[in-house]
Amino acid sequence: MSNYAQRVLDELKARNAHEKEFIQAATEILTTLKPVIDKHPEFEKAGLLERFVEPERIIMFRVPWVDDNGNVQVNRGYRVQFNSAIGPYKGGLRLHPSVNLSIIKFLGFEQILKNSLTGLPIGGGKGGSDFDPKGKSDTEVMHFCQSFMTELYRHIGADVDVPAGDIGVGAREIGYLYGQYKRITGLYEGVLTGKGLTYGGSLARKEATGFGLCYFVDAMLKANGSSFEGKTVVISGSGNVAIYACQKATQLGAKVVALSDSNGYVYDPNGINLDVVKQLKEVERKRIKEYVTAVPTATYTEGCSGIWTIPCDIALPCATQNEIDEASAKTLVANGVKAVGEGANMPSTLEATKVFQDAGVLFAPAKAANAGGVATSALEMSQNSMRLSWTFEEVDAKLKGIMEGIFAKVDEAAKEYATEGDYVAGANIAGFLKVADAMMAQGAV
Ligand code: NDP
Ligand code: 2IT
Repeated sequence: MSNYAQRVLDELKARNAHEKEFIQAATEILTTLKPVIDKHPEFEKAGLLERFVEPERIIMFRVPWVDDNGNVQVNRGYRVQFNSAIGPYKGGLRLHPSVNLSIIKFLGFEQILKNSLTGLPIGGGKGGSDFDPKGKSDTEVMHFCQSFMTELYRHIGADVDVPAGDIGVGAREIGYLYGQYKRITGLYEGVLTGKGLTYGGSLARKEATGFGLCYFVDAMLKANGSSFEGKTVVISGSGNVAIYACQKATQLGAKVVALSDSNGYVYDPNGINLDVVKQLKEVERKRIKEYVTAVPTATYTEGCSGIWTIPCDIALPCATQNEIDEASAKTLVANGVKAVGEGANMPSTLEATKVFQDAGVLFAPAKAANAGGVATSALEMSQNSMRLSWTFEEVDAKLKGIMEGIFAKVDEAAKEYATEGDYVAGANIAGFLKVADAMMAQGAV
C-alpha cells in the first residue's frame, strides 16, 4: 500500500477502533486504491483521503414511539451523510436490531463508490435504526416511522439527501415515512425513493437490485466465455434482493435451488417456485421454512450458513454483511463454484474474498454488482423532477444498460491499474476516480 493510504488507514483504525465493519470496508478500499494514490501525489497535500474517510455529517437521534400496549419504546436513529461531491447524499435506511454506527458508516462509505459507478449524480449516505420490524404490527411500524421522520425531515430533501429502502425497509415503511415528511413540510417532492407507484414511485425499482445483480453477473460471465444458461444457483436471503435475483437468474436460464432467511435455508432440487416465495415473504411476511409446506419435495435446514454447503456453479449472497466467511468460501470452492455475485453489501469477509480470488472464481463485488437498486432510485428521482413516469420496459432497459456500463468500467479499471479480472480493485478504483476528481475541483471542503 502507498505510505499515504497506509497512514490514513492506520489513523482511521486508531480513531474508530471499535467500528469493525467500517474498518473492514476501509481496509479493502484503501488497499486497492494504491495504484491511483501513487499516480496522484497531489492528493496528499489536498488531504483528499483524510476527507474521503470522514463523513461530512453524522446525525444520531432518539426515536420514541408508542407500542400496541401503550408503552413507550425508545430506539436510536442514524443518518450518515458521507460525501456530497458528486450529488445529493443518497442511500438506504436499514431497520434491524444489529444496526449501529459502524454498520451505517461501512454502508455509507461503500455507497459513495457504488453511486459513483452508476454514472448518475448521487453522493453517498446511509441511515437506519436498531428498531426490529419483525413481529411488530402495522400500527407499531407506522408509529416508529412517523417518529423517525419527525427528526429526520429537517436533515433531508429532494436536492439534499434522498433515503430509500434497505434491510427491513420496503414499500410499507417508505409509505409511512413519506406520508409523515409530506405532512410536516407540506412538500410533495422526491425526498425518498422506492415509493409506491400511486405516489411517485418508479416502475422496476422493486425488481432493480436483484435484476441488476443478474445483469452484472451475466456481463461478467459473458466476458469470460460463460452465461447463466443451465447453471445451478444458490441465493441466500429471501427478501427484496434475493427474490428478484431468483426471478432474473431463472429467466436467464439458470436453476435456483436454495433460498434462506436468518433462521435457516430451503433446498429445492426442482428449482425454487417463486410464486410460493412471493406469497410467503411479500404478502404474508412468514418465515422461509413455510416453503416446504407448499412444496413438500423441498427440504428445510435450520441455520443460515449451511446454505453454502450446497454445490452450485454460481453463488449470489443476498442477505447481509459477512455471511460468507473463509470456511464457507473454501467449501464453495471445493464444491466447484465458478462465480460469486454479491447482492448484499459486503457479504464476503476479507478472507473469503481472498479465497475466491486465489481460486480464480469470477468475483463480482457488491458495490458494482448491487448498484442497480440505487441507480434505479436515481431514475426515480429524475422522473419525479420531470413530473413524468417511464414504462417498466424503459426503466428496465436503462437499468440493463447501466449495469453493463458498470461492468465495462470496472473491467477497464482492473486492466489499467490492477490485475485483469480483479473486479474488487476495478470497482474501487473506477468509483473513486470520479469522486476524487470532483473533490479536488471543489477545493478543501
Ligand atoms: P430485506 O429486508 O428485504 O431482506 C433481507 C433478507 O436477508 C431476509 O431474508 C433476512 O432474513 C436476511 N437477513 C437479514 N439480516 C440477516 C442476518 N443478520 N443474518 C442472516 N440473514 C439475514 O432486505 P434486502 O433484500 O433489501 O437487502 C438484502 C441485502 O442487500 C442487504 O445487505 C442490503 O444492504 C443489500 N442491498 C439492498 C438493496 C435494495 O435495493 N433493497 C440495494 C443494494 C443492496 P430475516 O427475514 O430472517 O431477517
Ligand atoms: O445499498 C443500497 O444501495 C441500497 N440499499 C439502495 C439505496 C437507494 O438509495 O436506493
